[in-house]
Amino acid sequence: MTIDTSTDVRRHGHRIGGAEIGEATIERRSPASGELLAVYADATSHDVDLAVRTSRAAFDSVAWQDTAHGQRADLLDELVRRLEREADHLAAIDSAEVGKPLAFAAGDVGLGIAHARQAAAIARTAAGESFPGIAARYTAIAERRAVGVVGLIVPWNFPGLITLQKLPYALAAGCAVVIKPSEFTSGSALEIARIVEESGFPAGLVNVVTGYGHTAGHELVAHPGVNYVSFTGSTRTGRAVASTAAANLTRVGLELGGKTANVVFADADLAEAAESTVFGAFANQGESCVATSRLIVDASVADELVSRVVALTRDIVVGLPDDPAADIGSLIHHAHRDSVAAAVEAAKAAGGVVEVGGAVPTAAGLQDGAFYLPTVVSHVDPDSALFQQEVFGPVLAVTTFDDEEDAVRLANATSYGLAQSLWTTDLNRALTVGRKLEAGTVWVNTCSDGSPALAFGGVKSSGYGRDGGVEGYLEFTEYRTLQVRGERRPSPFTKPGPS
Ligand code: TXE
Repeated sequence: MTIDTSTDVRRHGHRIGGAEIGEATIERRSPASGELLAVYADATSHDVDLAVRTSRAAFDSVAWQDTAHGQRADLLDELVRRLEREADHLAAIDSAEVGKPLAFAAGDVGLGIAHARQAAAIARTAAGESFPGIAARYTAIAERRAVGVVGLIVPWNFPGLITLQKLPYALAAGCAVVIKPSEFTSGSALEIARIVEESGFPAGLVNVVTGYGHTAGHELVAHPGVNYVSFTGSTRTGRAVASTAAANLTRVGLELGGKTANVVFADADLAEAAESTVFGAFANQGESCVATSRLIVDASVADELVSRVVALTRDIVVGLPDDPAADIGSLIHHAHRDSVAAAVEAAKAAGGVVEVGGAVPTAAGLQDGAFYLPTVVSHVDPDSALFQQEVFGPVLAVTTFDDEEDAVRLANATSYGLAQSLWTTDLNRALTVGRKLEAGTVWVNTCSDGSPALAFGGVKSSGYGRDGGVEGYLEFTEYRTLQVRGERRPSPFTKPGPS
């Protein structure tokens, strides 16, 4: 392979023990223009082993084991300050590598920093339980201990955000970390690890190995020195991760794909529902696990809602990541763009009607990128692939329902269960239908929403375990009890008689 040697291309080894090691050989080119952006190292099993052993040594060190919760919170506060200072830099890296608009990447990084702030608050207030009255002189303390060395496997759609949706909570819990970012978007994780060190966390507590999933990622999950793996990615890879981890009985958290429905009832505010549907479906080019990729609408208002959605979709500006007018950017690579286009063709063949989009944009300047127009397909058969499978691109599938029962059945009719959304002005319906929708997150009159305080994750094929909030912090801990008996416990084995 020939590597471009121009000077503004970033080159990075793995970050292990506070230093960069390894030769950079994996090129990352802009998916929007083809320009070479960065070259990253390709981890071998030796590199992964070194990273895990470095994390283990940092975890076991007396200095880290003796860190009080308040100290960890102070370190996280300093991390927040330094991330804020470098937020533009992190956003620029993610925007270029993912192909998404810069302003959108800045929003992602901002949300990631809010997670770090949330983790600091959790570290500062972490408490256990006590059971003083188990017996007259028998007391127990239940506490949460750091699970140990954790592997964080991060995908390419929100690289900085998903790193920060996991890492600060792991540090709050007292874990040591090895991060394996996506081979397409490794830059922000390497920078975040450097900023963690500069914030005062010990060098070697957070290490990053870059490289491919089936090699570096697999080695990390299979390593017996890893106590917990937090994975975000596809359902298919999530299954492989769970199966590899099972050999060592390593605990895993899996945040996998989704096929979120926006269920719109006739009494909903249709203007708001249309706006939210379009944002939810097409933000981040539709490359989002919570993208509202299905619109399930009451047949009596379907024409009106679809015409509003189509009009708003026509206004979306597809552009280069550094174009301030762009609403959405390029898909992650050309092969992925081709799979999105193929999904639309298959939907047409299955009877779907393309209302808008359904093609590669022809605008000047976009010819070298993996762009695809935001696309609305109506009359989608609920049994078809477009309704059932994650496309992970800017494609919205529209289906109608006749009554409430039908709406719930359709919304729950896929294997996924990450998020669902419903639109109604009837509070009773919001509660009853909301409770019937199968998902880790159910939105009413909103979508693609949330807060770092609210743990996020799925059910069914969308995985298990949670990121963020107190539940996300608890993922990185293990429950244990310390039981103290203050008087002799007579043993049933002891025979009566002289002692
Ligand atoms: O994901 P993978 P890919 C979905 C989306 C997308 C599809 C494919 O539908 O089109 O997945 O994307 C690492 N052991 N999502 O192929 O393979 C890999 O290097 C350990 C949904 O990029 O899941 C990367 O760091 N690790 C999703 C991470 O796993 C392995 C976000 C994710 O890659 C591995 C992204 C292995 N055997 C894609 N194989 C979401 N839930 O948001 C790969 N990896």
